[in-house]
Amino acid sequence: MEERKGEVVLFGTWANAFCTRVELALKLKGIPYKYLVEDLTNKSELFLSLNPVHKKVPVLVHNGKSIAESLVNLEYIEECWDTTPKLLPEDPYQRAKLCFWANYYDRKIVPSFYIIFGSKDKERERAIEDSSQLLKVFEEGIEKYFPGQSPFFNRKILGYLGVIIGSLACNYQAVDEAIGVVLI
Ligand SMILES: N[C@@H](CCC(=O)N[C@@H](CS)C(=O)NCC(=O)O)C(=O)O
Repeated sequence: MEERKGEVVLFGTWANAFCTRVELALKLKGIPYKYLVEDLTNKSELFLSLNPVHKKVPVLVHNGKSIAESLVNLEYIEECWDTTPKLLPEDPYQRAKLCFWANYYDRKIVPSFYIIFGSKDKERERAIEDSSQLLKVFEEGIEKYFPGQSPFFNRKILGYLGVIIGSLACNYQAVDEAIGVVLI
């Protein structure tokens, strides 16, 4: 596919899990790319023109065309570079289940972490309890919907859900230490 060729640029920022996921996917597939660090305290005109809606990193630019939102970036990478390793399985139902849990993670679990970090005392205790409940639903869902298999890998290689969750949850020990509770 001609589209596969050409320049790939990733606008990102240091130590950001949303950007790391996209980098991981590009690296897994062996796609060469240029990484441009965006100063989020003083966003460039170019960057704002590439993601005028959310104004957030990551933004993937392929042959001059910009794609915002990390999950959309991963889907684009998977479709455009349908080379191995594949991030997603072939089966549409398996793919849908993985996308469902990726969405649950981003929409429910990630925001619950931010509430913990931004609160203290009783409010923090409540936030930790809420987050634990969301994690429990996730864990039970994974066991129920992917019996006897790890949804984090596609065959033996890190897959879509592994890339998404691994890039954020890899620092769970530091987070546990910072909040003084074993959350994960
Ligand atoms: N839903 C977005 C979230 C990305 C995100 O939160 N990016 C932050 C990184 S710190 C950002 O660019 N924040 C800048 C801002 O909100 O002004 C995605 O998945 O790409």
